Amino acid sequence: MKMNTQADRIKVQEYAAPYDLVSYLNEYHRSIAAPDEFWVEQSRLLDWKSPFSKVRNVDFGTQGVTIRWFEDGVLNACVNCVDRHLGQRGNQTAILWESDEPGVTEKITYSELHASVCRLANGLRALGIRKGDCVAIYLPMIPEVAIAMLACARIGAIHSVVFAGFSADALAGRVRDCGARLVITADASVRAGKRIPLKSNVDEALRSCPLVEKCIVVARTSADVDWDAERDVRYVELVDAQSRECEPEWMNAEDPLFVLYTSGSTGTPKGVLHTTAGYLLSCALSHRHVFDLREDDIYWCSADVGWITGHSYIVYGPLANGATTLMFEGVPTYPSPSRFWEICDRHGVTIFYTAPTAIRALMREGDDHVRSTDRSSLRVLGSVGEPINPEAWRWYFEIVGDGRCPVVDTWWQTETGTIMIAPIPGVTPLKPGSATFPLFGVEPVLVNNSGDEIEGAGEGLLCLKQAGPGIMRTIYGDPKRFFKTYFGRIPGLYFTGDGCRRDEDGYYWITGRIDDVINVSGHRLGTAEIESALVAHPAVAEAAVVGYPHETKGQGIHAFITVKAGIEETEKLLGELRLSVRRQIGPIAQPDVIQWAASLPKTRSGKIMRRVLRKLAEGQTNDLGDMSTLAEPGVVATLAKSTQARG
Ligand code: 6R9
Repeated sequence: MKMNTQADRIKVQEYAAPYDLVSYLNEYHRSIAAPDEFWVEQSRLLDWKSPFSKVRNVDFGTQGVTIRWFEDGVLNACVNCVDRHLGQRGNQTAILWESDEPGVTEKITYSELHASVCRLANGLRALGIRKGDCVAIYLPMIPEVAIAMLACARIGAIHSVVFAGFSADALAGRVRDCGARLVITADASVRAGKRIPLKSNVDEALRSCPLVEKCIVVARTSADVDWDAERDVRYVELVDAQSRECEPEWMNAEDPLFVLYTSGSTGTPKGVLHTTAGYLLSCALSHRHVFDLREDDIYWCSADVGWITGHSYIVYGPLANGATTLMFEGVPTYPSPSRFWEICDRHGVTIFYTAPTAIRALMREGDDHVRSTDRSSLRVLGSVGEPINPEAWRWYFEIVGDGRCPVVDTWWQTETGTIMIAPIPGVTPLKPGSATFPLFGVEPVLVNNSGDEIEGAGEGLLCLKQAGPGIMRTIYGDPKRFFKTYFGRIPGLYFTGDGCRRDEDGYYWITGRIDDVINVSGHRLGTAEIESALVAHPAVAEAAVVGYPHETKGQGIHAFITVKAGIEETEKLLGELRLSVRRQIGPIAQPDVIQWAASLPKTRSGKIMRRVLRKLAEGQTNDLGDMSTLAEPGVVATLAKSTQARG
């Protein structure tokens, strides 16, 4: 292994870097100091129907926020992801699909993608969908999910993809919030050899969604499903009747592209709104640099399209760049923990992007499952979703990448739309566990609790002074909440919700959420959402949920439950509570631990002291910190005792 470790920094010597660090930093500083000039140049990465005259109209103000980019430009995101590649890449694979069943694959060329997208876009128009209408997409990891997103983009409809692992209730809430008029789903999804019904969830959800007129159903399996002849439309029948050409809707740069729901520290999930040009440009630029994209790359991001990572780095980024993007339907451990690496070998994957939770889970299965595969096609490895611990980083680098492939740890959020802090392969010397330096146009700032900026090395709240054109524009239907959540806390800065350390070399180390958001296997969940699902059970008086360190998931979910007077704390009730969360949110939100609490520790003003519960959940029963504001000190002692008893 040729590797030069300068102090704690790793540089893969044999990697042919696209440019050197000094040029990168010069270009970065220019992007911060002269953003208009920089972004005008970058805007050539996209094809415009008519050019913009204004580059940037951005003000992270103390009274209100303006974020508008390229605001008089006109373009279409689907044309940029599909049509413009037809000349040179018509016969190149755009989407390389591997099903749950090993080796069952499908290759969709750019020409075929164009025809499929146009057909569905025409179908949507035939069903009455027009520019500005919202379409909910509740599909598994099959090519139709990308086709559906692009078809919406083509006709100017706003898509709202809902992760297929969410329950009927969670789907209904999202469909109602965005006012979707149409839902696209499948009969079922297939994961680890099992068929999981989807259409029945939609049927249940739509009972409380009066605005939905039509439901398009893809037949993934030959499962029998209930059918509402008035409302339901078979995907194949709809698209077969349509032409392979479809005139795109020309969109203003700031017209909405999609809404994607994500959890916050309070209340219901927020509909994060992204617009057309800035988002797409930022996807294309970041995808190109962070993965050092080259001609003939086979690029694979293992995320689900239901999350922002799937939107930006399975669909929009790679397709805008004319790349081949691999989409995988299954799970990392089926039929064996070698599956990821077998897929890499079968398709000659060159760039692989996954989450620390998957890395840790596979690491636990032992090195043999990796070593038995070749992986020599791999060139770049990426990580996203949560902090990657140095041990997992090293395993990924040394065992999976055989010490040849730079690991790019990418920090960003649903709200930022695209990668904000990450190394460039072969360019940025790596430190295991650090996302290293900001990308073009991104100016991070650390502030202390009083809102003062921290210069040089130090630790604080991670904020952004500049975020480039890909950042969210608002919370759908709730601009006040948007301002309050992201700009109301530290005047003049976008507040990320993450804690972060900057070391003496200027490297950024994300320490995790400092709010009531927990990150379970890379899935973002608000503790408030889980609590409300628990208290919905008639036996529950009160519930408090906190995260605790979990070996593979990153964080696990620990729920403290106070039952109503006269209710018994039984195993049966535990089962019902778990089910209640599965029903209302989905299996990912089911608590790992449920602990009965005679009462919860609260301040005199009635606020639950989560800081104390977090320590208890970690198994710490003494040194619980300052308790001077605790209303009833006895409560904590009782809980600590039951924590000890659990072992
Ligand atoms: C892209 C995505 C965002 C939150 C974010 C942070 C955590 C994501 C990370 C990371 C440390 C990384 N996060 N990437 N923490 N290092 N490389 O995951 O979006 O689902 O909105 O989650 O995830 O806490 O604030 P999203």
